[in-house]
Amino acid sequence: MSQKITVFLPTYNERANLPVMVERLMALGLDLSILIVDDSSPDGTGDAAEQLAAAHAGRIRVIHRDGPRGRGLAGIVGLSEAAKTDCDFVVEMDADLSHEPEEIPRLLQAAEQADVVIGSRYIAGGKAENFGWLRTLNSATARWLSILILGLRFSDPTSGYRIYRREVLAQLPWEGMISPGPSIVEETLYYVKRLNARIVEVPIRYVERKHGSSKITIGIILRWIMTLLKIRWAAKT
Ligand SMILES: Nc1nc2c(ncn2[C@@H]2O[C@H](COP(=O)(O)OP(=O)(O)OP(=O)(O)O)[C@@H](O)[C@H]2O)c(=O)[nH]1
Ligand SMILES: [Mg+2]
Repeated sequence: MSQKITVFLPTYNERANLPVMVERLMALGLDLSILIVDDSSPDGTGDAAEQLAAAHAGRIRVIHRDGPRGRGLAGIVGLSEAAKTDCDFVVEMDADLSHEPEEIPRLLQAAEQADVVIGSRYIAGGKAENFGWLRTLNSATARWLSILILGLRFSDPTSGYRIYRREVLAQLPWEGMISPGPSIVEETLYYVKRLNARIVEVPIRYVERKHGSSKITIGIILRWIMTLLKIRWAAKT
């Protein structure tokens, strides 16, 4: 039986990447819709998204956010809205082509026996291509802090390439989620784990972005650590 899929893409300044991303997703030939959440990108990604939505009538929805931008703010809106769509599974992935759409069928296969599938760079068969020593150190530290603070004992708890069973996503406490930035990835995993959801990891190849630039700053990293502590604190009280 063919599965219905909603792909959630957060975008900020991904004008060069988004059309390629959408084309590659549509070429998979799956029963797939796309939800784009753009934070009023100055490079016009929002307009590009609207053009794509017009070209693929009924299959692409765009949400434009105003006010403060954030991967987490966009993630809360995107995932909670995706959980309301008519689908079996929600795919979450970056729009910068680091997560390859062609891996979705293999991840979906794993999702048949699970509630959440994490695309992992760090299990056998996985790869983080062209990671320099600094990027490797950052990623390893982020993983270690996620395990230490939130108990997320996975090979790649910070991976933003995932598949969620829609019913599981719909049960998460979106109103109470507090991550403004990238810690939404760990916060979501923290709450699905508390639901005793079946979580599996499947190897993926992570490709460094070729167009556009990273949105990660030192401020975002420091706030990321503070937010992990707050998530843990909020769960205790
Ligand atoms: N809507 C929205 N999307 C964002 C924001 N920040 C990042 N994103 C998107 O989230 C995804 C991941 O962000 P990246 O900047 O690629 O973060 P990263 O993958 O950890 O780092 P690099 O690959 O090195 O750039 C991409 O699709 C971004 O466009 C934001 O503030 N708002
Ligand atoms: Mg990226």
